[in-house]
Amino acid sequence: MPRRGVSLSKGARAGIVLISFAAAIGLILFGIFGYLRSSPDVVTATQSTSQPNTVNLVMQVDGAVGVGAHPNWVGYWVQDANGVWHQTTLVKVPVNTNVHVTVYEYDSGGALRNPEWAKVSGVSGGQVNLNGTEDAIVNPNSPGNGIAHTFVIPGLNVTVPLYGVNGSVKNFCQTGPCNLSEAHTTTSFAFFSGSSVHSYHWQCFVPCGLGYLEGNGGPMQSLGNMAGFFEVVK
Ligand SMILES: [Cu+2]
Repeated sequence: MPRRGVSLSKGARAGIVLISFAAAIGLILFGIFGYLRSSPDVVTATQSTSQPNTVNLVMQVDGAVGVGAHPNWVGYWVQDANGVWHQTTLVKVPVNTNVHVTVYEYDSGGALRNPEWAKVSGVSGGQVNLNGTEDAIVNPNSPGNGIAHTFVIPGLNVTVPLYGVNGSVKNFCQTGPCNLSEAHTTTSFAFFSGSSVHSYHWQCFVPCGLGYLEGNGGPMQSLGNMAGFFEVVK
């Protein structure tokens, strides 16, 4: 009669142990590299249906993004062509194109350390539209509000101060993604993407990394928060 059950040779057992060990190591490495690879989504600006040579980009700035490894950090969400919000600062735009940007700003603001940052530059017509009014300088000393963040692409000379909301209003957005029923300011402007295929670094120049050295650590230096890239592509 044949023996029931399985009896493995020493070699086979050692083999199984080795394979299990290798599989475990593989899983751990996969996890580590997956974490290192993970980077915010890239959102492609949406082709305008009404204006030639123009793309539209809709973004929001939240005092707390609400997701990811640091849900309490300040940062951006960007809307894709289907209206879906992505927590990111990585944007793709075509060359030689007008980029029409709308920013919904939900964070509170304050006085600027350098008044230069209140000045608008590098945008079509030299002005931004803030809550329906054309402005060349956004007043940082307005009581209760002030400037929350600045949208700056140094390589394209674009600077746009983003006016804050009053932090003590009832419908202040506590955590992102925020929606339009919550207190916000709306800033819209357009800039030209230029003729070069290039990856332009952009960032905020209001030291808003609260609790970090000079306010410039944490979210200030993190992709998806206060720093990102505009990829200008063919
Ligand atoms: Cu900021």
